Amino acid sequence: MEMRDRPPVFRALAGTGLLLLLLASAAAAQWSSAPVVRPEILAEIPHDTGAFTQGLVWVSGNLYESTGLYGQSTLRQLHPRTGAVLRRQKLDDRYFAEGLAHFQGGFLQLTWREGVALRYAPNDWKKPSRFRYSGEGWGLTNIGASLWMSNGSDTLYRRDAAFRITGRTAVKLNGRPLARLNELEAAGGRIVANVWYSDSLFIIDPANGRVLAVVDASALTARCGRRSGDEVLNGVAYDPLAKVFYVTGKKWPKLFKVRIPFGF
Ligand SMILES: [Ca+2]
Repeated sequence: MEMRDRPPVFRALAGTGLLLLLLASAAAAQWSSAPVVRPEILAEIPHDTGAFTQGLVWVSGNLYESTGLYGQSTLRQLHPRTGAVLRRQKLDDRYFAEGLAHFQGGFLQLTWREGVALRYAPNDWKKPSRFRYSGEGWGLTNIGASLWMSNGSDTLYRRDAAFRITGRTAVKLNGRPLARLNELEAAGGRIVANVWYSDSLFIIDPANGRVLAVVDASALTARCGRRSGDEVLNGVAYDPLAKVFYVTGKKWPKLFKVRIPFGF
């Protein structure tokens, strides 16, 4: 029997049912658990166990790293296959370096509690210019002309080239706030974040803060042996041409080249 042959009341009920079904499926889509994926390890690269990794970036075939701690903070260029430190610039002892982004031709490096960001010229790392921001600095990355920054909370802040806040996104994993967002890396319009003291990475839609997938990277931690205290996973870089990631941790002996099974 065609719908038009049914009594009007029946048609109305059928319409209501369809509406409920649509609402239920929309709710399920919103609250369904983010899938868990595991990275495929493509290569293990030696990593300086003196590097307290706070940021990792891939630029045109080279890896760049920001390392923290007072008196030990640096900006480094690493050989992409041997992990050798090709270039190293120590920061002033009063700075604890944090997130790193390659933005508009140069590097931007955050500091933890100093409220100061450093801007490096492409070929001269010796005298970076400085500018101030408020609050703590943790992770930094960019999607096109927008910078995205974390500060240890569940909120990512979007900033323009002048570092003005132009937006903010509260990140949620399965409907619950995901706090302690740390190192960030943009990939395919998404933001891959690690969370302080977690062995997982989280793929975030910056438009709504939803975690689209959880990357269980515990196999990487396991391959670095038992790590103590602060020696947690940190440092994520993305090579958009090869669609591979580089992941390491604070004072880890290894840096991993991995493929993450997600549609970047
Ligand atoms: Ca990064």
